[in-house]
Amino acid sequence: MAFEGLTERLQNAMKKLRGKGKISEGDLRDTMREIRLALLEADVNFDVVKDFVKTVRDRAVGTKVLEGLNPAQQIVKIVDEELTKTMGETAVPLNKSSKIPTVIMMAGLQGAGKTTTVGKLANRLKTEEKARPLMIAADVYRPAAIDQLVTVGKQIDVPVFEMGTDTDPVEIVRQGLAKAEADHNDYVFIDTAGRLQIDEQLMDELARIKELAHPDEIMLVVDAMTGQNAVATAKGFDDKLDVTGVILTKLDGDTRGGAALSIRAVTGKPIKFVGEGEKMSDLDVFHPDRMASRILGMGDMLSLIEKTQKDVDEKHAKELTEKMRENSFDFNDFLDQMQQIQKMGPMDQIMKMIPGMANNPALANAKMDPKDLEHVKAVIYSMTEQERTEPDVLNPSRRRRIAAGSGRPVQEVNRMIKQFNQMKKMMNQVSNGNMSGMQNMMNNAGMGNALGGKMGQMAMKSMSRRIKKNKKRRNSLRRRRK
Ligand SMILES: Nc1nc2c(ncn2[C@@H]2O[C@H](COP(=O)(O)OP(=O)(O)O)[C@@H](O)[C@H]2O)c(=O)[nH]1
Ligand SMILES: [Mg+2]
Repeated sequence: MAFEGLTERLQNAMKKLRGKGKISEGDLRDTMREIRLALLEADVNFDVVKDFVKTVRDRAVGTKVLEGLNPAQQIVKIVDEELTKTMGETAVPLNKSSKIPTVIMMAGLQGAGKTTTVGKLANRLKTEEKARPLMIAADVYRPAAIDQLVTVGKQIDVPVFEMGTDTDPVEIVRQGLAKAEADHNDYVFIDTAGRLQIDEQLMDELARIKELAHPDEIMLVVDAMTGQNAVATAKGFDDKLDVTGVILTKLDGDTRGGAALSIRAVTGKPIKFVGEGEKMSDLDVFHPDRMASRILGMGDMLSLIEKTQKDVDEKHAKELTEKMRENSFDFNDFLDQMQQIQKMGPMDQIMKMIPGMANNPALANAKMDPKDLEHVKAVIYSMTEQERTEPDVLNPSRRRRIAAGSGRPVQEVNRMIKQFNQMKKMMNQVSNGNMSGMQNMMNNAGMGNALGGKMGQMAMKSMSRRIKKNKKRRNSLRRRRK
C-alpha cells in the first residue's frame, strides 16, 4: 500500500497531541521533529522537508494554535493544507493546442511507464472526448518496444505509426506528424526511448524530437517507486527539455511518498496524472488535495468532516451515549443506519482511499450498492416487529422463514444478522468506553488517529437523531396496539 509508513508516522506524530486542551511549545517541537523524520524516511527531498516543517511550525505559532481550541485538529488541518500546497494546490489539466493536433511527447527513463502511459492517456481521451489519437513509435532501440506500442494500440483501438527500428527517430516523428495531419488526428503521442539513466545521447535525441515536433506537452514519466532518484531524474530531464508536466506511475505499489511530495517543489512542474496499475484504465488526474488527505490516511474524509463539522455538537453525542446505554439498538435502527450510509454518496470510493478501511468488517456494509440495500430492506421487512426489536429471538427456523419471505438466501440473512451484531457490539463499546470503542475501531481502520474523534461524533450525531425518532415511532406504535 502506497504511503503506508508515512501515513502511520504522521498520524502517530499528531496523535500525541490529541486530547490535550492546550499544547506546550515543547509538544509542538516534538511533533514537528516527528513529522520531519516521517518525511525524511519517506524519501522526501531534504530541502522540501526543511521548508515544509518551517512553514507548518510558523503557521501553528502564528495562528496561536497553542492557545486555541482543539490544537490537534488545527495542526492536522495545517499539515493537510501544506501537503496540498507542496504538491501544487490544484489539478492541472493537459495542455491543448488551439488547432489540431495537440502533440504530446513522452520522456523518461526505461521502465518508467512511458509506453503504458501513452496507451492510458490515449484511451482516456478517446472515451472522454471521443478523441482520435495517433501514437508514434519512436523508440527504435528495442524491437520489443515497437511491438509493445502496437499491442497497446490494438487493445484500445488506436492507430500506431511505426517504421521499424532502422530509421532515425526524428525522421519517424516527422513522417508520423505528416500522417496525423493527413488523417486529421486530434492528438499525437510520441512514445520515445528511455535509458537506465540519463545520458547525453538520449537527451540530444529527445531535444531534436522536441525541436521538430514543437510539442504542446512534454510529459515526463517517472516511477514513484524510485523515490529520490525519481526526483533527480525529473530535475535532469527538466533541465534539458523544459518539460511541461509530470506523470507519476506505479502509485499502486508500496511507494514511500518521496517522489509525489518532492517533484513539484523541486522542478516547479505540475504532476498532472498518476498511474495506479497496469491496466489501460488505471490512470487518474492528480489532485494535490486528495493526495494530501490520502497521505494523511484520511481519504476524502477531511472534506467530509469539513462539511459536517459545523453542526456537530456535543449534546447530540451525549444523547446518543445515553440511548446506547439502554442497549436498545435494533433492526429498525440498523435499517436507518444503512440508508444513512448510502445517502452519504459514493462511500466505497472514499473507503477505498483509506488504508485498511475496505477490509473492516464493521464497515463492510458501507460498500453497499442500491441493490444490496433493497435486499436488506426486504429481509428486515420480513421480520415481525418482535424480531426487529428483540433480535435475540432469531433462531434458525425464524431465519429460514425470513429468507423465504424476503426471497433472499438464508446465508444472506445470516450474514446480515452477523453484520447487525457487529454494529451493535461496536455501539456497546462506544457507550461503555465513552466513545473509545468507536475510536478504536476507527484507529484500527487506519484513520481517525488525528481526527480527535470527529468522525465518531459525526456518526453518533446522525445515529442519535435516528434512534430517537425511531423510539418515538415505535412507542407510539406500541401505544396504539395496546
Ligand atoms: N503497477 C504498475 N505498473 C506500471 C504502471 N505503469 C507502468 N507499469 C509497468 O511498468 C513496466 C514498464 O512500463 P513501460 O510502459 O514499458 O515503460 P517504458 O520503458 O517507460 O515505456 C510495465 O511492466 C508496465 O506494465 C503503473 O502505474 N502501475
Ligand atoms: Mg517504452
